[in-house]
Amino acid sequence: MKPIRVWLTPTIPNPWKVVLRPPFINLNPNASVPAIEDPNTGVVLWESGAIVTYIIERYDKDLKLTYPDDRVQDKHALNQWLHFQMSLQGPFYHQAGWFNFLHPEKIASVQERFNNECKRQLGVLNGVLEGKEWLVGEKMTYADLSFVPWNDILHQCIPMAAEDRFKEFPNVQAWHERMTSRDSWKMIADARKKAMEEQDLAWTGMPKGMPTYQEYLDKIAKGEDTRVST
Ligand SMILES: N[C@@H](CCC(=O)N[C@@H](CS)C(=O)NCC(=O)O)C(=O)O
Repeated sequence: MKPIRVWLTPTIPNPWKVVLRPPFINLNPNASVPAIEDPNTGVVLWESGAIVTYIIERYDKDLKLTYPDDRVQDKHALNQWLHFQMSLQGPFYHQAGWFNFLHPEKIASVQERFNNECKRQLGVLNGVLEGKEWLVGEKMTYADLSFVPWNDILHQCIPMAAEDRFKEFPNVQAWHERMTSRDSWKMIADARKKAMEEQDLAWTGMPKGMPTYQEYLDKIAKGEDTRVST
């Protein structure tokens, strides 16, 4: 079996669940990452949730991270949580990060709106995880794993110390650590760190030393080298 090719930018969370220039937009007209190209089937896909669903359906033949069709409730509950992650966690954490850290103006009411919504979602997860190890059924599934990359950088979306990020949500913290202590996550975290170091990127996704997002965009628009000499 040939390896699936994934396009990504290393600092950004969504690609780690599974470059805005041609030929990339030939693959993804929305010019976002992740996108995959599977040489085994010729399938090209973007939108991380659709990619996760494809990989599970096509490659998780032993149902290690999902449930069989006859567990109708559980199988659809997994899809429900993936939709929750895709439509709420991803977009709200993303916008919280943007308005707290990258947006040129600080607009308190907007920051508050996104921060509160992220916390509300964490409260929902914390409640559902009370007395349970996993979101659905008796084992870890793709639904649980889909929440890890954004939760891992919650402190880069809402300003706070990394170690305090789940202070109000102990069930979420235990669930998150149950997953991030696994070798598979450690491997991903190492690959991400290495890719960021190689490309000299700061945690914001911009080259280290880039003062503002606008200056970064201006340099890209002018076709200038975006690396900042230190
Ligand atoms: N709903 C999409 C969101 C994709 C998305 O917005 N990706 C952002 C990063 S998280 C992106 O590609 N930004 C442009 C860039 O990183 O160059 C998904 O989950 O795949």
